[in-house]
Amino acid sequence: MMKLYSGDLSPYSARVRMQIYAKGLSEIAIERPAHFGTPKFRQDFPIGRIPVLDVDGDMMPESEVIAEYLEEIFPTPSMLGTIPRETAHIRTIARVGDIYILNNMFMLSAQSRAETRNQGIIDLLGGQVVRNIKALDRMIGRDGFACCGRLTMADCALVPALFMVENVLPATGLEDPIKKAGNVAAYWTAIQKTEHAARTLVELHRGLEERRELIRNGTFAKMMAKAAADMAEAEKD
Ligand SMILES: N[C@@H](CCC(=O)N[C@@H](CS)C(=O)NCC(=O)O)C(=O)O
Repeated sequence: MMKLYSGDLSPYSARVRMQIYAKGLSEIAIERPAHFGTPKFRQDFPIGRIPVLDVDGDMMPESEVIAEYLEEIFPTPSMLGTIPRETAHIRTIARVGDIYILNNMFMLSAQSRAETRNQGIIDLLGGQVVRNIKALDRMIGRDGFACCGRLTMADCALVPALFMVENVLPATGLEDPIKKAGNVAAYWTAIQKTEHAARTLVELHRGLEERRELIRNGTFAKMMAKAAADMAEAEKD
């Protein structure tokens, strides 16, 4: 049986979960990994990040790689194009979601905790997010889907990325750029009402609420300090 190691608030994991839901792959179990964030996890998985797809003990990291693998193993229903040019366009939009928006948002997310803010980091990464939402505004479909008039891998990449922009960017002091990008805003309103995006967003919001509670009650800072100390100890020699 295949397993996806995942976490509610992990946007990269959410990308793969949304694809699994859309393809109806009930045979893939979705679990939170034991030891996540510990030296043991990094020992077992060199990149040390989720998602990881466990295929009978063969561990595969990286959301985009997993997404492409699942398309090859389970080709129907297809979330790629009907012709190569369509597939190339779907992958382009997915890369805008992953590389140009989500990677910057993910690096920026630690800046949402006011006491550790670094304005230079916010200006650099936040500036990239704003620029890339404007680029997306010129590329995105006008019919409620990222492209091709149906749910594709591009939507799976964009939904978690736009969730992060809407819910995390304002906490760094920057305005949500989706509001000023009419086509992205219309897409965002529409896609949230679709079944698989809605399910994925419930999980992301649940994860965000849990994280906010851990931050409020001081547990998150303690967890981060312990993880950093354990990691430094493990990497001593
Ligand atoms: N490029 C990776 C990024 C994965 C990633 O950064 N995952 C985060 C959770 S959303 C993580 O595991 N972070 C742990 C860490 O940074 O140590 C992918 O697409 O899967």
